[in-house]
Order: sequence, then C-alpha cells, then structure tokens
Amino acid sequence: MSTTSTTGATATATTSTSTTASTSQPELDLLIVGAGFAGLYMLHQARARGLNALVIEAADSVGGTWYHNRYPGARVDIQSMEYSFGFDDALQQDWCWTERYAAQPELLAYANHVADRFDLRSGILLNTRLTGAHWDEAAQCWQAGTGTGTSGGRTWRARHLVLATGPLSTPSEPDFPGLSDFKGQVLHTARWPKEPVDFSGQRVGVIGTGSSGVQTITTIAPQVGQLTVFQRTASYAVPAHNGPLDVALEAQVKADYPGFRERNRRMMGGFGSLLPPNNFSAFSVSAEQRESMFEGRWQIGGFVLLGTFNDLIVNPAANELAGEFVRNKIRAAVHDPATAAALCPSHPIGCKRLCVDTGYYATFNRPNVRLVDLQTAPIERFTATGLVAGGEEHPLDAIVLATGFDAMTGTLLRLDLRGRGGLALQDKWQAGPLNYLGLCVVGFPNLFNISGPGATAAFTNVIVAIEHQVQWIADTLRDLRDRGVASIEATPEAETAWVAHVNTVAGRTIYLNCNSWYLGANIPGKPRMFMPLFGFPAYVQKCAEVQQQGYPGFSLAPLHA
Ligand code: NA7
Repeated sequence: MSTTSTTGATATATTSTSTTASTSQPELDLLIVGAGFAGLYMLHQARARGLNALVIEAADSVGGTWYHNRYPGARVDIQSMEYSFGFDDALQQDWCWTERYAAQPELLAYANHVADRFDLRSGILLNTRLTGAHWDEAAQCWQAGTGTGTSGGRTWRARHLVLATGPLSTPSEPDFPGLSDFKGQVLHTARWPKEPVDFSGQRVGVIGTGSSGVQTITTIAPQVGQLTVFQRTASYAVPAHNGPLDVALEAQVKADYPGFRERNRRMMGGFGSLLPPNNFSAFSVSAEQRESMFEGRWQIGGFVLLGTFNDLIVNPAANELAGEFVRNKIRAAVHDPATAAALCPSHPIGCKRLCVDTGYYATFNRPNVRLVDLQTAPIERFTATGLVAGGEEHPLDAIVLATGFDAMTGTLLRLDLRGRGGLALQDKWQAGPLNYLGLCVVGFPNLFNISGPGATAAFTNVIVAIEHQVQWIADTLRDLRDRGVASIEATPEAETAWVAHVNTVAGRTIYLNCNSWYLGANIPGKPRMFMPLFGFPAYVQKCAEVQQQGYPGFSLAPLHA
C-alpha cells in the first residue's frame, strides 16, 4: 500500500492517492469528520482506548459551531458552568468562565484550550474537507477522502467512520428572487467574516428572527443607521439576565463539579439541576399563583421558564398559559401596539427552541429599528439597492441572513456517502433520516453519527449529549476490537422501531405543532419527519442496555477470512 505522511497531523495518519488493495488492513481504526466539540472529544477518547484515529476538518481551525457562528452577539443559551466538558476534573476546575452565558470568542478560546491541553492538534488535519466515503465490503472498511472516486485527492481507509459534523452546520440560504442582483453586502450569521463588520450609519436588513437573528438584531441595533427586521415567524424570547459570572455560584459548583454534572445528566435535557422543573400542573394552582410562579422564573432567566409546570410541553392548554404570559411581556415591553402584536408568536411556546435574549423586544422601541411582518408583506424580490416586500421597496446597504440551517441532515446529504452495495445516503434518506439509536444507519456499517437525527442533542445541553455519545462509540469500538468483530450494522427491525419510538415520544408533546427545524419544516422540499429524540436520561439508559446486552439491534460480523 502506498502511503505518505500527512502534513499537519503527525500522529498515525497516513494518506494515499492511489487505489489501495481492498483486502489490506485499513490504516486507521477510525476517521473522525469535524473538529468541533464532538470531533475533539472523539479523538481524545479514541486515543485513550488505544485506537488509531485521525480528525479531518474543513475549516482552518478547531471549534465547529463556535468557529463559524461569529456574528455580533453570538452567545450560548445554556449557562457557561454547564456548557462545558465534564470528563476531566482538572479541566473544569482550571477553566474560568467570565459570564453567565459565554460569548462566542470565549467558547472558541475554550475549544482551542481543549485542543492544546489534550494535545489533540497532532491528530487533526485542518483545511481538509471530506467529499465522500464509500464502504468497501471486501475489506470491511471505509474509503473516505477529499476526492473519493474518480477525482483523486487524499484518501484514507478506516475501519470506522465517525461523523462529528454537527447538527447545525450547513447554513440555509433561501433562494430569494434577485438576491444576486443586490449590490450591497450579504452576510449569513453562520458564515460571518473573521474581520469586524462596520455597519455604522448603514441601512441594514436582517432576515430571520430565531436565536441568531435575535442576538444579531439586539447587538447591531445601536450601531447601525437604520435596521429593518424581516420576520416570517415571531419568536418567544426569554431574558438571559446575562452578566459577569457569579463567583459564589462558581465556587459552589466547583466544590463538587462531578456531583453537579451527575445531577444535570439526570435532567431531561442534561442541564438545569440548579432549578429543576416543578412537578405539578399549571392547572393545579390559582391564576394568581401561576402568574407569580411564571414571573419568578422569568426573573431568573433562561430556559427555566418552561419548567414552571410539568405539563407545559405536553398539554397544549397549559402551554397556552405560558405562551400568553410571554405575549403579555412583549406587549408591556413594546410601545407601538401594532409592532407588539406582530412580535407576539401564535405557535406553542417551546415548539421552536426558545431564544434567550438581552433586551430583544425593547429594541423595537428604538427610532432606528423597524419590523416588517412577512406574513402580511412577503418578500417579493431583491433589487440592486434593497428588497421589495409587500409592494414596498426597502433600500438597504447590507443584508444579514439569519435564516438558520439545513439542520441535522443537510451536511451529511451533501457528502457522497455510499454504504453496502453502493447505497447512497441520499437514497436511503429520501423519505427521512432513518437510524438506530440516533447513531447508526442500516446499510452503512461501521458508521456513527454524533448529534444526529434520532439522538437527543437538539433538546439537550449539546456538550453533555456529545460526551455521552462519544463515550458510547469509543467503548463500543474497543469492545468490538477486543472481540474480533470487524463490522457492526443496525438491523432493519431495530431501525424501524427506533424511528417509531422517536416519533411516539414527540407525539406526546407539543413539538409536532409548529414548523420547526426539528421537523425539517424550514427547508422547502425537505421530508417532514421529526428528527430529534426528547429525553436524555432514558436515551442514556437505552444505549447502556444495548452495550451491556451485547448489542441487540445490531448485527456483528468477524473479519472476513
Ligand atoms: P432558526 O432558529 O432556524 O431561525 C431561522 C429564522 O430565519 C427563522 O425566524 C425563520 O423563520 C427565518 N427564515 C428562514 N427561512 C426564511 C425565508 N425564506 N424567509 C424569511 N425568513 C426565513 O436558526 P438560528 O440560526 O436562529 O438558530 C438555530 C439554532 O441555533 C437555534 O435553534 C439554537 O439551537 C441555536 P421561520 O421560523 O422558519 O418561519
């Protein structure tokens, strides 16, 4: 086999541009795609088990989400003390967050710190974009690379392929008529330039009012000349009450960080043990008590509002009470009644992920900020100097697309992934992303997906979810190696049952009652299938059982003779 040492990654990685005899041993135990938190930790855990692993990353640095999403005001919506790795006590003791909710630069610095602290850079090839991977049945390994197939490029052969490409990594750029005619600047929140963007004095339009739009709008409003917000669906935003990290809280958490992590892992979303949800119904208290309890949690800030009662996400009538509480907050915050009415969402609260904000609604009281409701004035076309919505021309110098992502499947479906018998993932997932345990796909042996469809990442503190899945994958790979198993593949029965389970769980909630990215509803033509699983602890238990019971739902095959 002809191999040459890679540049950059010095560890055990080797590359080949020639076609390799398919029966020879693969040079890698696993190839990991993506150097965000999932890829970094996967490499660390693989090494800890003596597995020969390489990470390839398309960007020129590590950090994933926090590398790309550097738009103004980008900030995490889970508290910093929780949104961090718990696998290494020295790391969590040493690292000091500066704010209750960390901003993007600090999160990116943290990812870099992790890469340095655990000597991960030696196993990462940057500026290396995977284009495809094909399962080689004879050799029971993946042939993956930057030009798999005919175009020649770098190729790796790996027993296992771990996709750590992130659920929110392919931006959605809607096909607005005439956008290419626009002569001003067009920016997407998820592909923000590294250099600061100076909007002073400019007429800026923001399209999209999800988390990225809300944070961008709030941050740039004081800097721009005129800000026009184009809103298709109004968002629920709850206050972050962000500020410098409370040193007393930090000391309290650090006095027993492992215990804190453990308590969080037992929460439905893997976070929030500092103020757990109440275990009684919104209808079990008087209207006055209800208001006061909502208010108490509103004052604390963040996602805890949805834990005021135990039926807010399972009972539409209870949910409506919480929704109306927030709408009243919007009406109180926004001076112009017509603007306030347009900002009031009508879908169930929490059905789309809540935005955690700092003064979002009050931003619309600024004289330089205007809301355009696309429900009544849809975008018709862009022009060289702005856009036309509802028959009115809006002159603009710059446009910010805060239009979200082709979530959970978009990145994988843009790759040339081919499993057993040349099965293309695009064909396999034509009607939706079938999977088992949110980790594996029938027809694609030895392929593991982190934070993908069928897993809990979208409803969980994603770092907690990543740690769990990575540890499960690493333990599984070690087990398989020790038992002489060369390939693992989900069974069709297990896959069908898992997808049904994910949808059954969602069906008990209000999550099917709006057009969210959880359903694929934000992308025209995308199959509507509820993708994430709700409930972290039950998922952890199920994955543990599968491991302990010798992998029911999977077929295992020894190395071919
Ligand atoms: P989101 O939450 O998907 O928000 C995207 C926003 O862009 C949302 O308001 C969309 O309206 C709007 N959008 C999308 N396409 C269009 C078109 N064609 N026209 C007008 N408006 C459009 O993405 P974010 O980046 O804000 O946040 C993603 C996740 O990151 C978030 O859930 C957190 O987990 C962090 P819609 O609601 O679809 O009507």
